Amino acid sequence: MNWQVKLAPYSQVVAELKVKLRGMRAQFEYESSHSPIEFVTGRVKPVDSIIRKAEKKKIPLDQIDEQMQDIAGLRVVCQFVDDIYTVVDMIRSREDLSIIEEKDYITNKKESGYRSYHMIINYPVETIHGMKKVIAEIQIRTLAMNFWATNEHSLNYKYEGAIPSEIQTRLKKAAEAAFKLDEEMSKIKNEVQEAQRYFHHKTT
Ligand code: 0O2
Repeated sequence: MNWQVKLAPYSQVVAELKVKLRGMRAQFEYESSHSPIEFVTGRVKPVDSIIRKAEKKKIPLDQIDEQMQDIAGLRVVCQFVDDIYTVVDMIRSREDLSIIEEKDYITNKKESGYRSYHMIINYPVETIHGMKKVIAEIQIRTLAMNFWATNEHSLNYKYEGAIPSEIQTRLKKAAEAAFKLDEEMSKIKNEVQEAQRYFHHKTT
């Protein structure tokens, strides 16, 4: 398979959605209102990860376009849990994409302790061969959830998916601590935002 050709539409989707989601953040800033978006990242899944996941999930390589939903991946990181649902609503109401599925791993955390909101979308992209609908995954999470997931992902990589049980237990405790932090911060959200508005006002 020529992976560069295969993944070109996915790269285009990631680039376009990064611009659009970052544009939402900028618009909030121009209007001097609290942005529910802290930052946005995106990546095309590396070829070795695609092959590994296809083998694990028994997806034939000629069916990854339909069956592997996170080849194009966007991540929206928010300050507060409420912000996640604001972003979800904004994405739902967009007319340039359609939603295939939503997975709320915040209300229903994963066994590992993972929390995040996933939206699987269909995004039409113009290619040199015409329009192609590409599946992409948008992960929306708080800074605390992101901190946890990034560390857990590194450990999973290090231990090739078999994290020792004592570390798994610590990770679960850390996930609860991160969730508590989100809860506590939510309680003083208004105070924090007021301080940030004041700071923003002074520096612009
Ligand atoms: P990478 O390296 O991020 O690309 P599953 O079979 O449950 O793994 P599925 O059915 O593809 O996943 O969908 P799901 O649950 O939406 O997970 C897709 C992505 O969510 C994962 O991609 C991770 O990025 C993230 N994710 C899901 N569960 C966890 C978790 O327990 N810990 C961390 N750190 N991230 C998670 P990949 O392909 O696993 O990995």
